[in-house]
Amino acid sequence: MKASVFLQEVKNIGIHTVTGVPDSTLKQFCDAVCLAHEKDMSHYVTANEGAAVGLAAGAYLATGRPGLVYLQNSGLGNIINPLASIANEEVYGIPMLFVVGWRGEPGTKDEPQHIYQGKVTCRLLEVMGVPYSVIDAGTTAAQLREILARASRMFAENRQYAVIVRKGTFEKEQEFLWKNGYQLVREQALKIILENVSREAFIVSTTGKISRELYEQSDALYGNHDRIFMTVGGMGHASMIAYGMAQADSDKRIVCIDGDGAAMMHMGALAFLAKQSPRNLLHIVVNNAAHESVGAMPTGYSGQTYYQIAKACGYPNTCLVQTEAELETALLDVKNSNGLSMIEVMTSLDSRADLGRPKESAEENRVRFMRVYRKENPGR
Ligand SMILES: Cc1ncc(C[n+]2csc(CCOP(=O)(O)OP(=O)(O)O)c2C)c(N)n1
Repeated sequence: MKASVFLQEVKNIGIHTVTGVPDSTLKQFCDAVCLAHEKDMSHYVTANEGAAVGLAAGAYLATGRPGLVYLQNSGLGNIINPLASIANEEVYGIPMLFVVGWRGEPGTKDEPQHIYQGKVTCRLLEVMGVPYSVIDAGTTAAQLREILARASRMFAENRQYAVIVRKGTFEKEQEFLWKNGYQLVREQALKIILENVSREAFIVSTTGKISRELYEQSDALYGNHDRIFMTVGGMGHASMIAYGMAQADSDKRIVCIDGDGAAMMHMGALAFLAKQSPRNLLHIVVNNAAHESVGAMPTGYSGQTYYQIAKACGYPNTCLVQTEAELETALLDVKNSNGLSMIEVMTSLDSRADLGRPKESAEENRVRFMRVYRKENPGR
């Protein structure tokens, strides 16, 4: 199916506002939507999927037209509250269409973080009172029209409808291509970080390719990746996991390696961390102004200002770097300073096509990580 055709059909049922957080299953859809934005659709990438529900609700209040919210199924958790407490027909009754990328569909092979979420995706929608249809590459234009007609009937009852999108549904069309203007390659920046943070430190890394690149770079440098907890799911929560560790032992150096999209997804963590001000926590935000791991769609915000936001929140040490040399200096500076620190690293959109994935399960990663930590901290 062509994503541009899907979008046209969606427009035909009166939807003109499209908002969400990107997903690799929806890559072609996201490209089509970015291209359409320049023409006749309003499109917004929000900080998280719940915020997209808010935006779609507001657009409905103003126009009487339902909005479309797109998300990876892991974003269902983020929409549950606004869906149950705002949009549901027992509350304000605000219609909207969800387009949900189905990772971890039972019977398919996928990454560990998607397995359980994939299993409960349909059940979650059922519990939330959202009827749905599943589409795939074999769905015809006539079937799609029928599905959207069903969605329209739900909208007339002030209800929502979901279209669950299987892997491989949308075919390749025109790509939305852009460059962010930065030179430093993320994987190289991660290598420099690994080489320059204390070998004693424990690392909590974020969802997506940052963790995958750290995994490979750590294996290449040290022969293992046991000091890295890769937050493969739960996008946006790495910094709070890092804080949970940092507060348990203030003598232990903890480094959080975040992405800009992930940091923005739950940006309240910055304010919280600043108030706690753990002196043993280094927070690195690798900023490429994009959700690069899932197709490089620009985030809803772009600017070199995570370090300034952190500073305004109260992080004592913050800086911005754009080159390898600046990054090395910044890492040396934080080694010699005491107190919560943020380094914001601007990177390009490059990544390797042959980048691998962790070979062990998420649980194995957790067990090995804890084993190393316990060995070095036997009293804990
Ligand atoms: C709640 C949730 N929504 C969406 C996703 C899909 N997803 C995985 S990685 C990623 C992009 C992360 O972007 P960023 O933190 O900026 O890192 P980058 O990939 O650019 O290095 C997204 C959107 C997800 N895993 N979880």
